[in-house]
Amino acid sequence: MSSRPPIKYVSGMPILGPFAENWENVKTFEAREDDLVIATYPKSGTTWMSELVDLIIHGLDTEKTKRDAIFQRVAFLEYAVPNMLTGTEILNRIESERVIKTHLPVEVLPKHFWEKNCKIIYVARNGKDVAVSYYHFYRMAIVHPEPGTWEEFLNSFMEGKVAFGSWSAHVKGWWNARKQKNILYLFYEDMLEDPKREIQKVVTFMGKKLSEDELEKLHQLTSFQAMKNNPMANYSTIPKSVMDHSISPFMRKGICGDWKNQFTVSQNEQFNEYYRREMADTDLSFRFQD
Ligand code: PPS
Repeated sequence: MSSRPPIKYVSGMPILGPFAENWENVKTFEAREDDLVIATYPKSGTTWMSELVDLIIHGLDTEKTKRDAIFQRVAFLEYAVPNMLTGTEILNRIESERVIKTHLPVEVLPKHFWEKNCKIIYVARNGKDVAVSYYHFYRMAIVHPEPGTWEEFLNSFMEGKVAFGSWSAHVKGWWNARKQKNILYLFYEDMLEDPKREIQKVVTFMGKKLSEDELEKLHQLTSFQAMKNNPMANYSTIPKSVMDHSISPFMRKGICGDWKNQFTVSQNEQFNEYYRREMADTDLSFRFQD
């Protein structure tokens, strides 16, 4: 069996072991006023939003978005695995307008981002589909600890003992911050339901304008199928020592409601109970397709 790195704790948050090694550089990261941040709990639509934003910045020019893989074009702030540049190293080398991916909970985001009043797009996804997607990701992205059985993983997820901690605390924390800060809070389920409506919100938030034809083009370029077939968007170019797509593809299903194929009746009841408890103190709610 492969030996996988354990979870470590930084600033009270569970994080992937190798990521913890670069934590000091993340904490002190120097943000710039024109940085645009894409913040998410893992498996909530980060890559989808990253591709959208990079296309918008580059005027929908696919020659330009082919320049590199999505994880280089929109670098992951906390990223740190052996033999690859860290997220902070990549970001410090970029001179132009930067788009930055992060999975950090709102209270852990480096303070410079608030001081510079950077624009932040937050994408939230319902916890059941996130748990399923995260389980398959833990299996294939071998920088994670062994996920154990699905049952074990789901329990760890509901206890917040997975990388980046509690899903409910994450989505609520960013939800509560959204009114005071420069944050556009979107939902994965809304993006699936009416992609162009949600893309328009992103375009407006970025201070850009697109014609109806351009919106349509953007929608086509960022459809699940288009991104799944695009080597610069589907993570197929990342070393196998980081992600093994033969275990599970990164672009897996891209739907709402896949949890129904994974949860038992009893697991669903447990999750519903967890959800009721965790969401009792918020007006934030999710659509699960049930
Ligand atoms: S990560 O590793 O946290 O950055 O992953 P993230 O990109 O946030 O989430 C991966 C899930 O998003 C799905 N995905 C999409 N769905 C619909 N449309 C598009 N274009 C799209 N691109 C990625 C991807 O398939 C993962 O979800 P699951 O449920 O596993 O399929």
